[in-house]
Amino acid sequence: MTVALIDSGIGLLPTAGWLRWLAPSVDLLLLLDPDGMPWGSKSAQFITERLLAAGEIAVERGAQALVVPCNTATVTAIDALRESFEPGIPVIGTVPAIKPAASAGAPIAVWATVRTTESEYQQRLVAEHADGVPVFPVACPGLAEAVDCGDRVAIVRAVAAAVEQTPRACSSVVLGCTHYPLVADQIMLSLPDATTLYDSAEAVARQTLRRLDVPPGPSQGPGRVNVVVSGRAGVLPPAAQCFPVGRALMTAAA
Ligand code: DGN
Repeated sequence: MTVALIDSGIGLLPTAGWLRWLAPSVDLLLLLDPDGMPWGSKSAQFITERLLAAGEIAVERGAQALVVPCNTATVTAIDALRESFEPGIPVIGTVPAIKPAASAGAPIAVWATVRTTESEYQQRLVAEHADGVPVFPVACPGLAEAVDCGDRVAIVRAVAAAVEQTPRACSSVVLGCTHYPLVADQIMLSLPDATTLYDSAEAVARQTLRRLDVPPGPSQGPGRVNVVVSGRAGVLPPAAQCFPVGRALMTAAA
């Protein structure tokens, strides 16, 4: 059984980690798009093309489910991916964890990319799941990219900017971009002590296993982890030629 995870970069790792923890024997295929990074500031058409191209490669490689551990891509293009691959291949998206955060009853800040913050999808989530709890969207331009590059100075700067826009009454902070949990320590250090962080990685991993009828729990493992990355850095190839280097890298990747 192979599950593919598609993101612009290392934001897919927390969800991959949960899948590994819950179902160690499942093979994981990680598709990253450094050429297209950052998706958070790209057009809907661009993100849709990258996602569809990655989906095709994943299915060619035997993936039985397509997981999009990226809020930006989900709120922008999950319908296109579903139209192309479901019902044969289940498609599982990721959206900001507004519903679980709302159950705590405290005002919520939702940190996310500019595209997610401005999306109608997020507005719908708030309308349907905030349950009257005040929600403050906080766009964090540059934070996902800084995490992807491991640029510590830029991470500290982007986190500080987000903290400044976060009302002090918000003791719940939703990490609505999958890159942010990777710097949760830095984020916690910058927010008041009583803050609780919420992200979607565990819920997405569990939903994936439900769709595949794989019960979480100990099993024989470990499964394989293969990685596909997009090609020539700095060049944006047409969608049909996406991930050219990735195809070659498949055999070499861990
Ligand atoms: N990790 C993506 C998300 O959850 O929105 C954003 C990645 C990006 O390209 N900015």
